[in-house]
Amino acid sequence: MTRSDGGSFHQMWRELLPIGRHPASGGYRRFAWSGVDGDCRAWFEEQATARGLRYEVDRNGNQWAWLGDPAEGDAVVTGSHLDSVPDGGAFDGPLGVVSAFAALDELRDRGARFDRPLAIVNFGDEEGARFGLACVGSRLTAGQLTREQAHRLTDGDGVTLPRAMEAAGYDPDAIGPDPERLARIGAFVELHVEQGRALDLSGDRVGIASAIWPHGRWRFDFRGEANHAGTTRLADRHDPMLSYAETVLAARREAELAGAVATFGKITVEPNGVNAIPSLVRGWLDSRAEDQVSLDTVVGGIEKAARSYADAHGVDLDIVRESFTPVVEFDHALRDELARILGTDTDLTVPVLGTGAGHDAGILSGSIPTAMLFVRNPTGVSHSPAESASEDDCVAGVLALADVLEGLACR
Ligand code: HGY
Ligand code: MN
Ligand code: MN
Repeated sequence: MTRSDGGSFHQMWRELLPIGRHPASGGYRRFAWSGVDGDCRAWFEEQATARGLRYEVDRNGNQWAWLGDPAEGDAVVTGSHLDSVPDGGAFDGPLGVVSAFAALDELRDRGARFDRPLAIVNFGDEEGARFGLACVGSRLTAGQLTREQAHRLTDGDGVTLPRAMEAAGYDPDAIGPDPERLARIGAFVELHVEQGRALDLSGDRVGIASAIWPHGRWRFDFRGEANHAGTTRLADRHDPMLSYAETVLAARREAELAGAVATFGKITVEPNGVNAIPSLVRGWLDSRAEDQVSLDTVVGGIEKAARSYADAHGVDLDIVRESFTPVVEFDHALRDELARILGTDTDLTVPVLGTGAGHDAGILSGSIPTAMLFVRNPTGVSHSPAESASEDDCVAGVLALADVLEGLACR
């Protein structure tokens, strides 16, 4: 590959593109431990073995492809995830995995000599689309999620995570922290499509991450009384949909006041009949802010409002925090090293950007030095089929990643 062609990137991208794409929506449905996820994982294994890399699956189901001996330690690792949100875009996750293999191909073409072990990783269940908790693979590895907690995770059909893993051919009893594996890694660099338009606006193809906003997910259960939609007087109703709807509006207000974001993007209703007042409305809040104080203010404000709306309608309310990720400040030395490599070895300018999106690199940053590269997304849209990156920018991302890996791992 030269600085102008796509090398192996385009072929890999074409192979992966049809897997899990829904014909009607055009979005991806690659959910953890599903058959489609299995197809993505088979693709990863093929890429690893075709390159003569040592393929392994760790105790938490994350896939690794090693060049060199991991036992030597101080390894440089790159990669991302292959799963998606419901009707997600093609780039969130896969761009980092495909670029990792393409960057390795590029380095081999350059005749690079590695003096640190190198690995490419696909972290399992990053999006949490099926079991509700994001970054399960990396959280387990980093000891931020226990086996017992993971075993209790259940999907919308009542299938538990251990049963789903088992059905996919993995051993759910083996899951748990993996400090020995992390101790062998000196740096993790995740390339990711940008989930915003900062690079588009600045006119840059590639950027470096500075920080990830603190973020979490909260489940709100509004329980009222099911009754006939035609015969129940308005005054006699205990309708949880009303308190839920008012809470959604309160979330928007609170987020605006704090300069944060708050989203109710998923809801289930029981009994879910068009002519029945609901007995239960369960909504999931995703909220994120630049700092912890703002996030606490937003979520506290929403909870308070929700309780008063529930009281006003004679509805019971339970609020459960299902996950939380504190602010991540990426390793400064590694970040500066990336900026130095990209600033001196290429003609790229490299803006340093914060993000409201969570990543496995953020989870691992508590255990090992991590960094991220972002590739321009002209729509700025993510978690939607409209997510995009141009072929030229993807190639620029591969070359930037290759430069970074060469700078970190080669003599
Ligand atoms: O939701 C997130 O921020 C991530 O993409 N999992
Ligand atoms: Mn995502
Ligand atoms: Mn992602």
